[in-house]
Amino acid sequence: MRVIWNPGHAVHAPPLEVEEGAITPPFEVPSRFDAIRRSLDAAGRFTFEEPLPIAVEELFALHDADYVAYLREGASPIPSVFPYGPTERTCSPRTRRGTYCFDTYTPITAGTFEAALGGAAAALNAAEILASGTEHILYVLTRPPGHHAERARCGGYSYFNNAALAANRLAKLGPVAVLDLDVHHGNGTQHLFFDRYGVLTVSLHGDPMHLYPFFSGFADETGTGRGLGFNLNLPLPAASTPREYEPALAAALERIAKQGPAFLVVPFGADAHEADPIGGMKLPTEHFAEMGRAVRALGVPTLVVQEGGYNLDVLGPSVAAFLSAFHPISAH
Ligand code: SP5
Ligand code: ZN
Repeated sequence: MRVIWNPGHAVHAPPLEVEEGAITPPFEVPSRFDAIRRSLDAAGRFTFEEPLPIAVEELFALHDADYVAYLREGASPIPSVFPYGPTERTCSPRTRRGTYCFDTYTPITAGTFEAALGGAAAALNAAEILASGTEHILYVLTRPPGHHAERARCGGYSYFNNAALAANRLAKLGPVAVLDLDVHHGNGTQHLFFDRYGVLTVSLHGDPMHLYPFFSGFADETGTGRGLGFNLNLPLPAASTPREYEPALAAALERIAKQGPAFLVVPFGADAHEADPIGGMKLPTEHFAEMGRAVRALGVPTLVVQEGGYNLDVLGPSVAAFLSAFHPISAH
């Protein structure tokens, strides 16, 4: 399997996050990338390629130019003020930062723009390869993640929505489905495609009553305008096991099959693993192989994009288990 990776990811190394007013060590760290790389190397049958760089303007397909320019300016602390409302004015630098962010987990460091741009490049390069029809499955190995990023707001460790950029590119060729398997709701992807007819967004995630991002991911969010009926949220209770995940994934795949997509994009996180420090779910490593087999059975050309997963011991094996299910059966 061809893996398109983000070679410059490590220049984004957040020093901290802020959780309910407390400074805590970051979960989203460069060693996550190395852990995945090591497991794929050990599993075999993966080849690694760097993406060609993209022009910044390619981000403007889904992200506002002023937001992109703000990230490019460089280091900026966790905001204290989050402007909103009918008269919000963001002329002060103190309010500007909060305009472009929706939580306190997502610092902008000196290297954030470059690392996030490299991830977008990896996703768009992979989409281009999938569009060319030579591959049935591709994997984008990158960090920081992307599925929480909205048009003009970072959050949830995400800055540019890599998977959404890929889906948007592929949507030029036909209907696209996004199947988000990270344990957290892909609020950014939902937000970007909520009114779109040609892109079906489906997400399995922890019930937002109890799990981040809390404000989005409920079952009654089904799309708007021409996109009505093209967003499906399948929230799962805390501590869900394969018993709960399996029927939810089956329902997700049934909805996708009904759409009949030309391409599938899978924002994939291993943070539903039983050993993940923040997901709260109960999936063993082997279940990620089960998920991979179920997704593969759709038979749709698929682009897997790395999102979360924060236990450094199980992240790599879980990714390898999921992806290895897509390998062609080889004769032994
Ligand atoms: C891409 C992705 O997985 N983003 C997730 C962002 C979650 N941020 C919230 C982290 C909250 C950590 N709370 C720790 C509580 C430990 N019991
Ligand atoms: Zn997550």
